[in-house]
Amino acid sequence: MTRGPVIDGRRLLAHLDAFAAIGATPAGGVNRPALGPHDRAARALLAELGAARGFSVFQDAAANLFLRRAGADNDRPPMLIGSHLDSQPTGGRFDGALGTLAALEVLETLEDQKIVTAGPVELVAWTNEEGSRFSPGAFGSQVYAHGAFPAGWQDAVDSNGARLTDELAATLTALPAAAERPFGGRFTGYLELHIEQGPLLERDGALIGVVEGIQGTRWLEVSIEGQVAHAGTTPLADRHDAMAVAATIIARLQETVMPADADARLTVGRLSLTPGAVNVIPGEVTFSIDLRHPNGPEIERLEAEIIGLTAETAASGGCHASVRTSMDVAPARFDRRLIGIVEDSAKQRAFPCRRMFSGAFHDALFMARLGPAAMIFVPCRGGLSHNEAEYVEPHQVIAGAQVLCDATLEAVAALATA
Ligand code: HGY
Ligand code: MN
Ligand code: MN
Repeated sequence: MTRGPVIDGRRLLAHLDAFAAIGATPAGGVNRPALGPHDRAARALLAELGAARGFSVFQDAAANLFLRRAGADNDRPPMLIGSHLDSQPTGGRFDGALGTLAALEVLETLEDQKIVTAGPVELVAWTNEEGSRFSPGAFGSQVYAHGAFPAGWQDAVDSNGARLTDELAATLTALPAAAERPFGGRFTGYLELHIEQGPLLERDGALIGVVEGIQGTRWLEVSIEGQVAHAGTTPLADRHDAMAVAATIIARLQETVMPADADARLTVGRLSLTPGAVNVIPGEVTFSIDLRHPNGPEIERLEAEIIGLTAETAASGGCHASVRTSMDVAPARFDRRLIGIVEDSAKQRAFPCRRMFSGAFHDALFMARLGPAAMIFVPCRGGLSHNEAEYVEPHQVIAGAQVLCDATLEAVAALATA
């Protein structure tokens, strides 16, 4: 495998700074919720940068954004590279943006050096990967993989009552220069560069993560219904305290699930109660559960355990409970050939690398269901992500983008003939 062209690290770092300014937070992170004004501004800047280099700009009805650089034979399915531009409310400046802007850097490097690839190479910026404003996450790549909006997905409403359909329409019209394109479509391969969002690479002193697959994720919405009553006059035996029931369930889950299994991940990230007055017993509590495991059947078992515990605890507290699944993503394994290409690319550059699984879900998970997909990780300081302090050293940014460039060129040549 020959070593490909050297990317322009300075240009990439400058692009990362420019995008970090869109939705920048005072603490140094970004707050760029999907399909909001800042997301639209980031998409517009990406489209402008792509058009300025002569790449054609497309978007599908889920607002997935594509920049296309033609190849020798443009009837071949494109090689797709990219990630996402939306962020968590207290997100970091690298989650998603790194992979998207590294993909832009690859296209620009090919253009600078007039490299003619066998087939087209396209950057893709997926819509709503984070899922924090509208559920589910990885929205754009799931719709791409599904070929249509799954039933009910367009009815999503955010916590301020904004409807997804309205926000999607505003986002699409905000890019009039983007040509429309249908959902889905064959592709030669998909590569995504992303920060690890965990501590393993940094702990191992590795610069590149060769990602073999992604664990499964399930999001549950637990609702507990009790009875609103006076905090001062209602004895224990007469209480139907939704908050007491929720707290018991959450405490039991924290004491049992992760301590019993090092591979399990359980997080209660969102909780709301009504009426929310100091001297009133809460009548209703809803909370989220983010459940993850590399082993699909284990997620099933844990969900059944959660449902049983919820029903039993609610009954003993004189309350009713319901559990709704708002996202269900099975584990995925990446393409062996693409994993090998990523590993060889890192080794050719003498970048210390290690194979690993991803604890976070990514758009690559859904692309892996359609064709050859793989991911490249770089470390982030302290393994911290979904946090405004998220940080990647410049040399790590550049190494990740260089491997993406080398692996993209290798994949276009190797997979197109496969
Ligand atoms: O939650 C996730 O795994 C992704 O970072 N959105
Ligand atoms: Mn991400
Ligand atoms: Mn994320």
